[in-house]
Amino acid sequence: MRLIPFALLLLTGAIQAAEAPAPVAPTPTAAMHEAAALYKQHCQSCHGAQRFGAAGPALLPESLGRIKPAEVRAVIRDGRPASQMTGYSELLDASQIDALVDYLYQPAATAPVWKTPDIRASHKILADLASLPSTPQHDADPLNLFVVVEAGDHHVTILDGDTFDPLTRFASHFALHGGPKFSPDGRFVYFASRDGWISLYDLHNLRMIAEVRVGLNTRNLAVSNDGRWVLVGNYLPGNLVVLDARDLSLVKIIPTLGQDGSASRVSAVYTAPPRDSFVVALKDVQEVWELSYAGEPDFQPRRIVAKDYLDDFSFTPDYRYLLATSRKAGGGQVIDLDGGEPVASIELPGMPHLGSGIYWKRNGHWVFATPNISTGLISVIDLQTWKLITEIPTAGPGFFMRSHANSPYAWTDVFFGPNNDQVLLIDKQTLKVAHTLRPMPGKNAAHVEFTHDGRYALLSVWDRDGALIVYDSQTLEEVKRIPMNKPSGKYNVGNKIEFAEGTSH
Ligand code: DHE
Repeated sequence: MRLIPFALLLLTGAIQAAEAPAPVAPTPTAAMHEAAALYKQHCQSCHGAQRFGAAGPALLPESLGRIKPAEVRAVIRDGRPASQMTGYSELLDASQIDALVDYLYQPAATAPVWKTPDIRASHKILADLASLPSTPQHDADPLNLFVVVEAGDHHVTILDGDTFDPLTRFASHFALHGGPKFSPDGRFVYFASRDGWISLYDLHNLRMIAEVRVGLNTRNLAVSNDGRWVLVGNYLPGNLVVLDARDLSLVKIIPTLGQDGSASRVSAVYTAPPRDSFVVALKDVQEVWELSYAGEPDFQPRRIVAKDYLDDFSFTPDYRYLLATSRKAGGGQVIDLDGGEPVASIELPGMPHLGSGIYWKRNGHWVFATPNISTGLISVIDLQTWKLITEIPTAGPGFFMRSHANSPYAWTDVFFGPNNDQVLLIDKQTLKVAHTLRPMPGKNAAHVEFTHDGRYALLSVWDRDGALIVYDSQTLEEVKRIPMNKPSGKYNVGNKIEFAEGTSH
């Protein structure tokens, strides 16, 4: 059976808040029974038995609200670029695809709600933190550990960043996605799965501490700079969930309603350490929210009216401005967090994958660079003038970009198309491709993270028979190859807690 993850998420429109009345499921007809069977056979493994979403997004009328059935039909038939949704035209005939589309627009047999009692009931404390030692119970440098997400079989490996030996490996929730986030001291790591599970893991004791399911379709999470709060952004239900970072207990649910009362999904949430605040991108209303966590926070949003919907943003190095992108508009906007308004437009040829942009200094000026997932161009923007400096052509659209203050190169991938085994090293000063690596010819290479000192770069080969490959970041010699099943992202504790230049935030 082939998988359908992620794809229809790119199509989804506004959804209702959890509290909205649930549509009533109609009496099933024979055609609907057949469509339900097709769903079970082809879609359920990724989109969930009740269509509440899992690795793939929820497929419910509430989440397909603004999408035309013709578009959904085309996605099932042809797949969706920039996602892992493959086409089903060889497995399903036209009438079966039509039946499936009709089925997806029918209300689910069980209404998609996830409220306070559901969250509280899912909360599990798995270890008594107070009884655990507060110093590392292993010999590795705690600031040079790597957390490696192995998407192929839903595991996480904790890797010693000096020896590149695993300290431990454990099963994760299904389909972890996005960057795990860390407590400011680097002791705890927080994971989010696409189906709403948040997990808290102790890197000193190598133990899972707690977990909770905060929604049905989650985007990502952020941790406050004082280590007290976790903020999670959800697609379904469209809301923000504040958790106590010490044990993941529920603190507050904030429905994401625009100024006019309309409901929105959350695109992404990030922490802005110098501002003591979380910043939130909203997908269905043209607003950015800033939630202060200074002192005794009440998490009331400060609303900034944007020029467009936001799919994502990156911060400037001083955290004053957001470089925000929208899938609908194609370009980007600069939003001044101090002034509370959009101040410029930025030229981007398409939509970057979220959180993929990085910045560095070139000729004394900060520049920002990002690949994008629809075309093979890296955009480089001047952070003083907001002007495009150049577009660097690549052999296909890319997902990720990474560097380190001690590396002369920005490493980026060619994620899509026939050249997806390439990794390009862009000279940060000349802005030219200086080297092209093909770590395992024919296999998709992507996502790099550096050791804390920047001396080594760890690269993923996203294949069932893939690997984590360690390169000397100066000589580009391969130092070690660790076989792994689709290692997706890897995260260096020191780089992440320092919000180091060149890594994702
Ligand atoms: Fe991601 C980061 C959203 C598809 C792998 N991705 C993120 C983040 C968001 C996001 C909001 C930032 C999390 C953070 O750091 O807090 N991703 C989206 C999408 O909207 C998109 C395009 C469609 C979707 O289905 O959600 C998408 N992403 C994918 C994939 O298909 C990838 C390649 C495979 C997968 O595992 O889902 C993928 N996303 C990743 C990874 C990161 C990520 C590995 C972390 C990057 C980092 O270095 O921080």
